Amino acid sequence: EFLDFVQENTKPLDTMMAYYKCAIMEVETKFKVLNEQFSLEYDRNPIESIKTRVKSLDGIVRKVRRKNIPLTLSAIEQNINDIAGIRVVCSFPEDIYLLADCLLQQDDIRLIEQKDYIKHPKENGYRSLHLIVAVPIFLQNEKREMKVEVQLRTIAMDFWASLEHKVRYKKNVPADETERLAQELSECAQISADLDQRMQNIRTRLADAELQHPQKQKKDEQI
Ligand code: 0O2
Repeated sequence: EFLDFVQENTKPLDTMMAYYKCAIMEVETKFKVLNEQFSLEYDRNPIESIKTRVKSLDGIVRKVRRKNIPLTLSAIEQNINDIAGIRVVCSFPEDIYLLADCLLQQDDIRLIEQKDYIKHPKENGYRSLHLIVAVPIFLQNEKREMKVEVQLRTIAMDFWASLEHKVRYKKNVPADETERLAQELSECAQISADLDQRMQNIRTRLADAELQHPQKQKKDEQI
């Protein structure tokens, strides 16, 4: 059924995917600009890395089935929020909220939904800040608003999530082992949250110390 749909809608599907790619470029540029500005102003880069992807047709099919979405282009666009995905990885948790605020302040960005899995981690220990935003793309004769899912994470959160993803999709692992792995992952999630907090504290204390002794810092740097 989906195959028929794809064959009958090759051109519009290609166009839709291309528009999502453009929306990703817009949002990625916004984060790169913010990173550049922080680098100039405060001599630090809040962003460690950025990964982007347009959801595969396979991934879209799975979601259409799982959520019982009608097989039309407009229903797909309306109901699937993560066709365009961008993942922004930071070193420190505070930078996640700083970047999210900076993005949401921009007057061409509209927040559709926010899920804070950092303040409220998922049952398995998953942490990240998810934003669904609408961003305009400018075409030859029209302006279109496209939805993009932004996932903001620390390096530690990203490390954990990629391992958990592997465990989740690994076939042929006995049920009792899967359970033990889930338990182990849950403990690691706690350890990684503690690590994030402690690294954040170190950075804050360092910044405070620099503020209190700015001259000494300058002198050391000259040497
Ligand atoms: P993939 O392969 O990354 O694309 P929704 O889309 O809002 O209807 P949901 O599940 O409510 O569905 O969205 P949610 O919770 O905001 O999370 C969607 C995405 O977040 C997932 O995409 C993952 O990328 C990531 N994610 C959420 N929970 C977990 C988790 O427990 N572990 C890991 N490793 N990643 C998670 P997809 O489409 O599931 O997968």
